[in-house]
Amino acid sequence: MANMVVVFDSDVATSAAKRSSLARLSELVSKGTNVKLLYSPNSPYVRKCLVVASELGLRERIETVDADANPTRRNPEIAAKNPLGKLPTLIADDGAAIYDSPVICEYLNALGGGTLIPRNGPARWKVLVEQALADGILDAAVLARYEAALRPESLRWKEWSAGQEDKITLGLDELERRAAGFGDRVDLGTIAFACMLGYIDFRFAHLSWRSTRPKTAAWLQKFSQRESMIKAPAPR
Ligand SMILES: N[C@@H](CCC(=O)N[C@@H](CS)C(=O)NCC(=O)O)C(=O)O
Repeated sequence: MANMVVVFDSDVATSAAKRSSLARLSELVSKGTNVKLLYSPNSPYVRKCLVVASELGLRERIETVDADANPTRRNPEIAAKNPLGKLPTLIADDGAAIYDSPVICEYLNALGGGTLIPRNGPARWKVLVEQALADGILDAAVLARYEAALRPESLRWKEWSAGQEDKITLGLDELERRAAGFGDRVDLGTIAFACMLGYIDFRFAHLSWRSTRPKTAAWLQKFSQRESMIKAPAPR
């Protein structure tokens, strides 16, 4: 089979609609207008957005609004903006809603000068895959948490929970293989990993992930000292 070369320019690929809404948000931010972030201090996806905003110098422009998201009880305040009823959801002052967390991070990155996500080439895909890995571990963790905390005991499915926990374990093993190469990198990939680990410490301490993953542990210890991480503390 012949090799195929795909040339992709993210600027050309940006749709007119996205450009105009980006221009609108950019205008708001340059005017100093606040945007609202529907928020929970326990959400690791929210934390990722806040750390990204901080690193880009945009944190003061984001007003956080407490909202309680629940997979079975719709919160009408969130659902009015985001039919998925999930946090985080960002609301511009004209009412436009932006979700989910990867899209919010892309938005903030574009507004803040684009330093946290490489614009193109292998470095871009690497960072985006790292975010997907961190978010995927979180998706498994949040589902397992809902199963244990929300689902009535008689309906719980052990194998399903074990399957989610396996994704967490294998995902953390992959992170350990990558961590030695992180050096001083501060980008969407490393931010996503750090916020994910904060949630694993919060809800899955019993996994004792540090005991078999020394490189990740050493890297997180240093990364957690960043002002952006301290200003958006891990849930506890
Ligand atoms: N892919 C979404 C996941 C967001 C998510 O699952 N958030 C949780 C809170 S940590 C939520 O809103 N759960 C409510 C629900 O599942 O309906 C993102 O990256 O923003």
